[in-house]
Amino acid sequence: MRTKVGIVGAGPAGLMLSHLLHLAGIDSIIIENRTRAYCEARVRAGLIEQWAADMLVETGVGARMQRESLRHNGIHLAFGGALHHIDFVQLVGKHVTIYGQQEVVKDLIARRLADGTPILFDVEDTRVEGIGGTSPKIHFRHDGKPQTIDCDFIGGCDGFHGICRPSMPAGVLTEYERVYPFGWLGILAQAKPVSDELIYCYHPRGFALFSMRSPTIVRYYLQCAPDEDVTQWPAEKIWDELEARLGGTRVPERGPLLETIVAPMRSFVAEPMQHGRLFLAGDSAHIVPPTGAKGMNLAFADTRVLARAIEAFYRSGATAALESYSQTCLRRVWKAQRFSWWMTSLLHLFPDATPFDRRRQLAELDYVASSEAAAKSLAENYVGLPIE
Ligand code: RFL
Ligand code: PHB
Repeated sequence: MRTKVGIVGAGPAGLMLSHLLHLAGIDSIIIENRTRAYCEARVRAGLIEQWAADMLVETGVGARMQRESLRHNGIHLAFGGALHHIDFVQLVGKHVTIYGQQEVVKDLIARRLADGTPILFDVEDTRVEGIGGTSPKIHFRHDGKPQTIDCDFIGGCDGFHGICRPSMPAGVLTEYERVYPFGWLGILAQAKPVSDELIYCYHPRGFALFSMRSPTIVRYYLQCAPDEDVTQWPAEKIWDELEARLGGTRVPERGPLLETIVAPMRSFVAEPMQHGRLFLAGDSAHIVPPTGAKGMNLAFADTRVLARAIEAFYRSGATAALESYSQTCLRRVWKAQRFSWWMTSLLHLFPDATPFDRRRQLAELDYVASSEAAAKSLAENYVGLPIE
């Protein structure tokens, strides 16, 4: 097989990269080690920054999102027994969109296939070769047979546990990491959302987040141990704990649980995001704790920068944008890291927190809720910083 850009991974990063390249007249092939059904059912992110939702619409894959998504003009912070509204529209003139990541993935897969881009699902033993030269290769097995893609560039869009980042030669990468001493227990349930906007709760029992996917499906999270055993959490206990952490500000409607997960929390950045003809995008290069709702949005931002750089190369042979890809992305990535770390530090109960730390957290929450300058800073980051 021969293509211009070989893409490893059919998550938001790989699919969006292929989509943007196609619009620029550049062909690609995507390989994915899971089945299509698995990719389309994986419940993850739910919040899309305004520029990213605009990009989905402007590039022709946003029609269903426009019909089915929810527009949110702000969020609530719950602490000290009261709700405090942060109004993004009033503060920075922008909003965010609630639309499940797996819906974005379904829309992008349908569009890639309709455009004739090959997506090979269920591949095995993926390996990249020759990334230091001008004709790299991707080797893998598909339907039990060995296959090779010859390409000009490789998009390493295979997530945190993928093979692309570890394929960089020893000594190329510097990795920055922080692992948090807690995780999130997440549920998807059939119930009416407790609020028409998200509620981020600071509570002596730990953090809780009240999100949603539709007017009848909720997505709620509880701070838990990083290795929490979900079998210790029967439905009633989950609902009781969610209700407790709302601190009397609201009472959530209860309903059947559709899914329960435990997600660990980490901050991670690998620098640089490129080596030779291999370019990392999305979770393969960086992970944020979900408190800032930035992961999928960062993946989209990387692919926009990368698609433009590859387009410039094929149009005129220009390599400047390719060479500065990592630098361009990382400026924004580190700001999203800072914001995600800040939201996480502000809202969670840290096991080693002293009474001083707890009073300081409460003072900071009070500052955000009562100072327009502080609220504006949260809003500006939450709706998405400008790209490039
Ligand atoms: P993905 O989605 O992990 O996709 C990588 C794909 O690569 C495949 N793959 C391989 N394919 C071929 N060969 C190999 N050797 C391969 N190895 C792996 C994988 O099967 C997979 O299909 O990475 P991508 O595309 O970079 O997208 C990143 C996002 O998925 C991620 O950042 C977000 O889900 C993070 N996230 C959130 N992001 C937001 O923007 N807003 C949110 O509200 C939000 N909430 C969340 C989140 C992530 C969460 N969890 C579960 C980690 C909430 C949670 C609980
Ligand atoms: C979600 O709806 O899954 C979600 C929303 C906001 C976050 C994290 C997750 O900060």
